[in-house]
Amino acid sequence: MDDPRQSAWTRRKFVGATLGTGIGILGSALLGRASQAQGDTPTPTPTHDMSEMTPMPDHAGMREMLVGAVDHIRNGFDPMQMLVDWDYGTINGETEDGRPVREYSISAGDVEIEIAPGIFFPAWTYNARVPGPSIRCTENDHLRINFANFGTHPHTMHFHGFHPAEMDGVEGEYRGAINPGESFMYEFDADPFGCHLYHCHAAPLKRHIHKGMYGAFIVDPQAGRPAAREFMMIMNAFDTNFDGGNEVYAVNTVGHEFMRRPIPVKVGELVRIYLINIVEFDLINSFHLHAHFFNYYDTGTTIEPTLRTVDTIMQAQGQRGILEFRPRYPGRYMFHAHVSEFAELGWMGFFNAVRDMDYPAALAEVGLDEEWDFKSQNGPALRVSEGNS
Ligand SMILES: [Cu+2]
Repeated sequence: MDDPRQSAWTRRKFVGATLGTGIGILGSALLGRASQAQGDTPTPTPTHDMSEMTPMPDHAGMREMLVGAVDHIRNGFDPMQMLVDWDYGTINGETEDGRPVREYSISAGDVEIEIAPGIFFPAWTYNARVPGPSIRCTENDHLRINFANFGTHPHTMHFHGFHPAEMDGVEGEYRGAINPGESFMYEFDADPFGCHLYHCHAAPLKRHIHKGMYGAFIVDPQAGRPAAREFMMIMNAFDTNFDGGNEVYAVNTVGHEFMRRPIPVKVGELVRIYLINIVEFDLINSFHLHAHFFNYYDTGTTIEPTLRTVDTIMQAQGQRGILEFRPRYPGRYMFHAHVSEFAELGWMGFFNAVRDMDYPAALAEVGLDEEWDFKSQNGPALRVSEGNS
């Protein structure tokens, strides 16, 4: 076991070099400079050595956040798009008793990703992204997950949910690890409905998980849920110097992305978040929303909330749930881990609640369009058209 003091010191050194200290005065002044920060900051030389991190420029009001912007195009994924890009697979016939057969293609690989401006991480991925695709379906659908390993290490896909032991995706059991160059089809029924996840279950487990091998597995109830604007958020973190502690925390991988680009929502509408905690090495993560209270559905396996009118929930690794709230007043509202260290190291963002007439501008401000708006409001409806394509 690492000496916790040394681990804390290492992480503090990283904070000092890149983020400054304290989140208390983050606010409108900082956001006003967000667009400026995106354009004019040179990208530091990629490095995994924290001691070589480029110190942050001491611009007034910018001391508390990572400077610059991650290149989402080079990464091949955008945390903002990951909020809404559900993977319904393709429908390939039906079972003898008339249920749709949904097929998904997932491949493992080794990809270097940028997790904060200028900070690169040698990830192991599902479909070249972290988190992997947000697999979504309806309860009782019959699922076939065609998994191929193009990486350099053995991997598996272990789904949470009911399924036979042969489909559990654990190294050393039944089919076990899928070696580089091999493939395997996981096949089971989607059951129960809820906010689940999948992840690699090869050894050492903590390494395979923290390298990026996880994703959301959302099973909708047959009767559906009330219409809402829906987002998928995976709370994750990265041990960039492999000392058994994390240096960068985030929702959907990129630290402070939603500080730079507040998530547009409308005043009065129902907002639903599928929230999953996969953070390795830390015992507890949490989600706190400013100026609002939300209902919470633990594991998402119930139609009625399991907690009502709360503003903070906690999740251990692998726990997940569904949050629902309605923005009450226009404005920017923070959401973040109520673990200050995680927030300082990247796990902090904003919702931008606006009135209907202001929504197109709120989208444009963060580089989004009507398609994103549509996907965020029509997740469950997309399963038919996408699936039959
Ligand atoms: Cu793995």
